[in-house]
Amino acid sequence: MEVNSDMSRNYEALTPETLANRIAQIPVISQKVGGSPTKWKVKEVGDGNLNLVFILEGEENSIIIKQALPYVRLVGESWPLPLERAFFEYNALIRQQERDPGVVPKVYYFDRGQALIAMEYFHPHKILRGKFINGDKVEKLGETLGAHCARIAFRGSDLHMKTSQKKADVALFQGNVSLCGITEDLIFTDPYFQAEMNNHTEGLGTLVKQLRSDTEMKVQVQQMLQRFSTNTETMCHGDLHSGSIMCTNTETKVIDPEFGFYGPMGFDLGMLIANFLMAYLSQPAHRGKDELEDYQEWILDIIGIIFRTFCSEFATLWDKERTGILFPKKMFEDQGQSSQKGLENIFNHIGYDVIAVCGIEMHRRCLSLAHNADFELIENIKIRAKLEARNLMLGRELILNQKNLNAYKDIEKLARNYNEKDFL
Ligand code: SR1
Ligand code: MG
Repeated sequence: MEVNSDMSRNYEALTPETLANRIAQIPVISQKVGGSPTKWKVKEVGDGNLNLVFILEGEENSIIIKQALPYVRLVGESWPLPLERAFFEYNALIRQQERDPGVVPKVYYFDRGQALIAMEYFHPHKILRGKFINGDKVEKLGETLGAHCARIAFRGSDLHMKTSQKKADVALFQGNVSLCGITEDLIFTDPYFQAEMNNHTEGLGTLVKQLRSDTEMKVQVQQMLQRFSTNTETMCHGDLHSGSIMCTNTETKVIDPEFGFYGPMGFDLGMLIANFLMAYLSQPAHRGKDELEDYQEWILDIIGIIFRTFCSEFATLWDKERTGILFPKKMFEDQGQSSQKGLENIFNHIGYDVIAVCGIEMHRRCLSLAHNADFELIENIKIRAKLEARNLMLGRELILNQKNLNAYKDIEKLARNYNEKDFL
C-alpha cells in the first residue's frame, strides 16, 4: 500500500475518459491492474450520495477507484463538502482492516490531494439493500456482521487500545467535522422539524406532525445526539446501513467508512439493526404472499444472530484482549475476582444506545433527506405510506422506551407486532 500526501497539485475530478491516463502514472496501481492502460476498461458505478466510484478493469485485476467530490453528489454544487473525507475513509479502512481482517476492502493506494483511494473490488458482491428488495438470502450474514461490530467496537476502545494511541486516534477523527455534521443534522435534527431538504410520503402528514410535537421523544433524540457528540468510546463506521454492505450469497463485506468517528459503541449496531427492520417492514410491498412470511422471518432471524454473535465475540475479546486502561485484569482476574458485572453493564449501556439509534435511523429514512430504496421503490403511495407509518411508529416506541427494552431480546417481538398494525 502506498500513500501520496502531496497536497500541492490541484485537485481534479476523474472522469471515465481521463481515469486510465491518470492512473497509469501511478506505478503501484498500474502494476496491480496489469496490461496496457490503453486496454483498460473504466465504468463509473457510484450510486451513493457523495462520491465518484469507478471500476477499473485491467488484464490482471479489477480494482475500485473512489474519489471524493468537493460537493454532495446527491444535491449538487450548492452543497459544498470538504475533500478531506477521503482522508478519514482511508484512516478508518486501515484501522478496520487491522481490527477485523478481510471484511473491508484492502487499500492499495491513497492520494490525499486528489481525495482518491484505490482499493479492492468485491465481485460479484452486490449491495445488501438490493438483495433484501430481491428477496435473496445470504449465508453467515448475521455471524459476519455481529462479529465485525464486536471486533470494531472492542478493538477500537479503551478496553483494548493503548491509551496514547486511542487518544491520538480520537483527536485525528475529531477532524471529520463535516461528515459528523451531516449525521448531526440529517439524522438527529432535521427529521424532527420542517427542515428545508426534508420530504415524506403523501398521506403521512398527520403522523409526522404528531411525531414532531412529541417533546418527550425529541428530548430522548437530543440526548442520544449528546452521546454521539461527546462519547468517544470506539471508532465507529458511522454509516453502517444496508447500502454499506456488499454480499454474495455466501460472503459479506463492509464498505464506505467515510463517516468514521470515535463515538458510542452502540452506534453502528443501532444503525445496522434499523436497516434490517426497514427491510423487514417494507417486505409486504416486495414479496408475494407465498414468500413473504418466510423471508420476513429470515430477516428477523439474522437480527437475532447479529446480537448473539456480537455478544459472544465481545465477551471472548473481553476475556482474551482486555489490554487497555478500562477494567484492567490487574484489578479483577489477577485478584481472583470476576469482571463479569462490568461486561454486563457495558452490554446494557450498548443496548440503550442501540435502541435509541435504531429508532432515530428509522425516522430519518422516512422524514429527512436520503430515504432508502426499501421504501422509496414502492410505487403505490398508499402502500408505501402504510408501511412507512409502521416504521415511524416502531421507531418512536424504541426511542421512548429505550431504557425499558432489552435490545438483545425485545426487538424481534416488537417488529412482528408493528408489522401487523395499521396507523393510517
Ligand atoms: C448528504 S449525505 C446523505 C446520507 O448519505 C450517506 O450515505 C449517509 O447515510 C448520509 O446521511
Ligand atoms: Mg456511503
